[in-house]
Amino acid sequence: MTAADHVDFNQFMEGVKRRNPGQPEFVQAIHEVAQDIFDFIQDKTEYHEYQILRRIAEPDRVVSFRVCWEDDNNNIRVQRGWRVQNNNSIGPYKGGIRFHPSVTESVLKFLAFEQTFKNSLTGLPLGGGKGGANFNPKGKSDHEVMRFCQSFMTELYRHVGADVDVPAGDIGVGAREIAYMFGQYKRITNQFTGVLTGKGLEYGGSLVRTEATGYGAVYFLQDMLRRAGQDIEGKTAVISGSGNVATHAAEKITQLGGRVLTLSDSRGFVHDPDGFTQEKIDWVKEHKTRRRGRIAAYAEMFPNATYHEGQRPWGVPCHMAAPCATQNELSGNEARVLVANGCQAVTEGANMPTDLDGVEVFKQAKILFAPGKAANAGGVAMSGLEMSQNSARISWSEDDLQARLRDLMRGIHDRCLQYGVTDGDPAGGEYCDYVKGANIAGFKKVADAMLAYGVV
Ligand code: NDP
Ligand code: 2IT
Repeated sequence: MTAADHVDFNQFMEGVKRRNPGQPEFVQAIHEVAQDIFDFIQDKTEYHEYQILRRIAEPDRVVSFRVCWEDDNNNIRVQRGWRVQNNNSIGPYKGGIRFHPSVTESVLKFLAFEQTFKNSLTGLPLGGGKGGANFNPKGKSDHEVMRFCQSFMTELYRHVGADVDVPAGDIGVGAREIAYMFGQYKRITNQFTGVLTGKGLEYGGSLVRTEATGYGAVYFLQDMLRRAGQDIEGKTAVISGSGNVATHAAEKITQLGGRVLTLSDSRGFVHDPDGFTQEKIDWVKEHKTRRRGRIAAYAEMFPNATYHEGQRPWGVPCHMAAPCATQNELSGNEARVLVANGCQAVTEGANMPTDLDGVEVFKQAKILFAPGKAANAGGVAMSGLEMSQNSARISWSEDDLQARLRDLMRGIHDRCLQYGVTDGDPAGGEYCDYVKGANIAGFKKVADAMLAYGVV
């Protein structure tokens, strides 16, 4: 059989849609990757014969389970939890846990699929997985969240392990939730192992993990701009979200001399024409994370700022944009507005925040565009280093870890260049399609491991 005898991209996508009815996010994530992979493997018969892409696009397993818990008024509540173990060809399954009412099997399958490519791109031995529940932590007391996390782990513990599957945080899951889940795992198994990352420093956590995703996304932005002979200093940035990734991206841009104009949450965005100073970012962190407040309060606290209810920030003119909230939060039309307003570079702190139309707009405009699987990989890379420290029972210093994060992001940028610059020397001034570079570089390592294993 020759490569020409195999299904083409359109037939492949028809099959994906047929096998995954009602799962639009999962289909979208595969669509974004598959075109680049089909081009790459066009003359590589082995990848076709061994059905490598077809196999990566079929999770190793999806575990779905009931999570019962009791609220503060003694009502019995029932949620659905999942762990999607997508692929462990190059290391144990690894990826976050999301608690949000919008969580579905489709969302977690898309995230686990993306994670497989992202983790490969880090250069570390990490497979891809993702989990979560349709639980809404907003408005819940600490004790309600604790009871939910304990119940969630009471089922999850049998599917995870330091060498099996190592979850971490994501939307709605931060230090508090990781602590409750780690405590329950330890209680059930009587083992103190690195089964979760993002832990507190007192019980096996790593310095720099909290900041790593946001900082890493800005380092990637810096590397793209540098390659184009530019810098972050003096440039304005529009950021969405006001959680872990958004606030740390804002912090790093500010440290590097950029001016951040917006942050947002699911209800609206705040525009501060003076820019977010470190003091203001600290206020947002305290307000959103510890007091679990709304971003709208920022405009009452800092009177030069304005609040825009029900709107996203992409209409504010800027040099750089960083979507750091959630999937499909930047549409094709919004991408067109950004480009028309002179935006030169986009770094995706969130997973798949730009929809397929938006990605196409950025590619056509040939602006610098870093897809999430490359740009936000600093978080999981630092999780990988937390796993190494746990295995060796040591803790590295902050300076050491900050330097390692910087190097890891540079390595990911280089891997994207390797496959993203189509003509000529990657070190030259040519346009880099970072989406293509990330897709192919991420795919190749996993695919070659799968080829080595044969049919498993
Ligand atoms: P947080 O829970 O800390 O913050 C999420 C932010 O996004 C909040 O401001 C939230 O607003 C907003 N948001 C959530 N859902 C929606 C929605 N449906 N519409 C609009 N806004 C929304 O999460 P993180 O900062 O950790 O995660 C943000 C993104 O980054 C996600 O895509 C995640 O997958 C990705 N990511 C996270 C990593 C990590 O290490 N934490 C690593 C790599 C990627 P509100 O307060 O109103 O809910
Ligand atoms: O999307 C992601 O990469 C994360 N939520 C972090 C995963 C991890 O295991 O640190």
